[in-house]
Amino acid sequence: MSFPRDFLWGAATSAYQIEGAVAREGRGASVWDHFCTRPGAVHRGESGAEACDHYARHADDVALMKEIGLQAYRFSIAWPRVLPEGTGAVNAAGLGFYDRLVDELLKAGVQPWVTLFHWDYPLALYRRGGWLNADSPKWFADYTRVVVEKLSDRVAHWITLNEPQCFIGLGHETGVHAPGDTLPLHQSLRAAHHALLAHGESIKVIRAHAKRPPKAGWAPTGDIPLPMTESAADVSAAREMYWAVTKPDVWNHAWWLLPVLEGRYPEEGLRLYGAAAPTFTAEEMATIAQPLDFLGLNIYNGFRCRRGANGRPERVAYGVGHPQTHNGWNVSPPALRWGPRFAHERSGLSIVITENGMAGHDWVADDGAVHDAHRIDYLRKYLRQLRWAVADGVPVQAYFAWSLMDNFEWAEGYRYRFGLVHVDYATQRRTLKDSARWYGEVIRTKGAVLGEFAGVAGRGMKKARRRRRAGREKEKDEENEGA
Ligand code: IFM
Repeated sequence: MSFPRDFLWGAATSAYQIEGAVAREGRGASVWDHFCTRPGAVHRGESGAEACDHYARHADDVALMKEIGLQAYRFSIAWPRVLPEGTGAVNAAGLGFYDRLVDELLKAGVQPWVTLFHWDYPLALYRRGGWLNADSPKWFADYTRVVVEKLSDRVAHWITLNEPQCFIGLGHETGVHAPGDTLPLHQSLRAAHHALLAHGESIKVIRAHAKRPPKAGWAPTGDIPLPMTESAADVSAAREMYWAVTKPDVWNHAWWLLPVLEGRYPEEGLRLYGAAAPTFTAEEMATIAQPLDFLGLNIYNGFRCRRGANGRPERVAYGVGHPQTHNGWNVSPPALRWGPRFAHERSGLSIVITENGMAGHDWVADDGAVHDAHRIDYLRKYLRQLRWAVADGVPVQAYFAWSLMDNFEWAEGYRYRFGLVHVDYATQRRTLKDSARWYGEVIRTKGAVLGEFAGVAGRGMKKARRRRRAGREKEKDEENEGA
């Protein structure tokens, strides 16, 4: 069981989380610049104003990608860097930055994957109603066109929206992310409808204006129901939960995926949301359901479930002491098996894991290295499960680790480190973590080391082989145990 020959290995970032330079060369303000000034909104009052200073250091960062051996890099474009007012005049310097970045990547042999929107919405457009404004899909389409016309002679892979559940759910429903609104459900769903339309309009623009044949998708997210056993009853229970809409909020898969994949909102959601559901036309639903080349999935977490005694799917809590990442997320590797499988079997689309990774308690050790053994273990376990999805018959094309480097983790500021590369924010010094070198080995061997690699790069192979022998049975158990 192995990954397809042409499988692509990459890492991902987003503009506001790494670029800094928020006031340089004509960039306009985003809702995140504004939100970060709100007292108590972000941990310790931090912001992305400097972040990883990637705007100035992008060439060095591309060199790090090359050193790791990345084949692809997924980054996002800051909409207000390109269009400071969100629409209208283009900021040539801002667009020029991405132009240079793409050239650097190609020179280094790293394939660029562009995300058009990763949450840094132009403040000027927010002041005109933001996602609630019926013009917002057109604004996004116009912005898409500017970027596509500039970069599509070299960029083939496009992702429209990153995690719509989050920028609507956290940004407009619970208010813990920018712009910090707590809208009633009917308004959140209206904003969500416009975001879905924006996705569809953007795909149309990509197809109409790309200079080379584009590959376009998007990148929703969500927790994955994990069947407790391989029994048909538990697997179907998990599948039902994956597609269910059970709460009056936007935290589910179906409300986002079914319009895009099938041109319809889920019946269950329409019933549950009732009068809060948006009005829509058949034409709008057709716009949303543009054909995609791949389905991006950002997957971190799963919860266990089974077919209950009453015949209904039920959650099964993790046991006391279940492993958690630094930010308290349950380590749940089978999410990378079942998430792609449930999404593919209904959509028929190829899957790209557009994000996966963990926050670790990482620091530079006495010897100058960052020994993030937990991240290696996490990635190895998740990637084995992804390989299992491939063995199950799911066409998985690519995997992007989140993240290339430690960065601004939104409302959590800088306290959680997701990077393969450690960033010392005081000096901007980068240090490749052990996981970066290990991931390089995964890439170099096309995943062959996943079942066998027993430690960080540089360990003696004999020792590794001894460990492997001893650990082989244990590994099998782990893979089967469901978490
Ligand atoms: O840092 C975020 C990213 O911006 C979106 N997906 C989840 C990551 C970790 O929280």
